[in-house]
Amino acid sequence: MSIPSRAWRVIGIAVLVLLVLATVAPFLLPHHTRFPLWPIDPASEYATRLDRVWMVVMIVGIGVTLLVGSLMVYAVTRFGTSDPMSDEEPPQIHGNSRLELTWTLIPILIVTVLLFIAVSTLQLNNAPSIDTRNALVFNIRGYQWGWSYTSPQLPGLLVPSGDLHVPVNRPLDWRVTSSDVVHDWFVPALDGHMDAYPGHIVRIVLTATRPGVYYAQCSKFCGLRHWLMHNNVYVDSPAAFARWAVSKGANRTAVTSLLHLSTQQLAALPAPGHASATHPV
Ligand SMILES: [Cu+2]
Repeated sequence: MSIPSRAWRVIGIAVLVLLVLATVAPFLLPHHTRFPLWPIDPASEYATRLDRVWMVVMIVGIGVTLLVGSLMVYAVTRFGTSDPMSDEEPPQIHGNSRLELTWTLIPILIVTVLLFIAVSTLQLNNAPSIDTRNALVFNIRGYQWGWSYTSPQLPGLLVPSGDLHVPVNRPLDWRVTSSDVVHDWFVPALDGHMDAYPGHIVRIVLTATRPGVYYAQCSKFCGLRHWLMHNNVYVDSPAAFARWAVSKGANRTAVTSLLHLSTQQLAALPAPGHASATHPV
């Protein structure tokens, strides 16, 4: 039983519509609260630059997909035959230099522009204009299966696993390493992928500019319980960050002088040894 050409046409159009919907749908859905690894909801300048590249690549990709898909559907519906036994061929064309040059040069041009955008973004992100003298340093260590956090500027602070808190609008100097195998520290809203190698320190300097809770996920398959290596990064007000740091053992004097807290804010800090159960933002 042969399927009539009209049915093929309907199937072709339906497939095209589904492809377009599948491409557009993610843009209509809510951001990272429902899709924690949603890549285009930046909360730092670093991530904003990366997301711009992502958007450009997506838009170019969607354009190329639509163009090629439409031409395919057009060719099938315009030149196809409903007779499966037909030997008839469309006109065969050879040696059209202008056409061949066009379909060679346009992709080269597109890829060159994308390369330029990607490389210049990498350079900007790797040579940030942030003043690192004022940065808050965190040592972030991956292990099978979790992340631990300490800070040389906050003596006593030790978070063996779980969530990390950082102050908003304060330069952060993250130094990422690993105790065992290769992991990857990845907070889509704040940074790019940062591989964590045993014996090496990978450094990233950024400033979180929007308070909130941001999902972090190890993005290197590091063993059977790799899926356990997810947590949150809380971007807090300085006072809320100070409360968290003190509740995790950080020296009160170091915290208050580092964050330039007022007397009232200092008084609101928990007593030594008090563990805060809340995550104020
Ligand atoms: Cu992992």
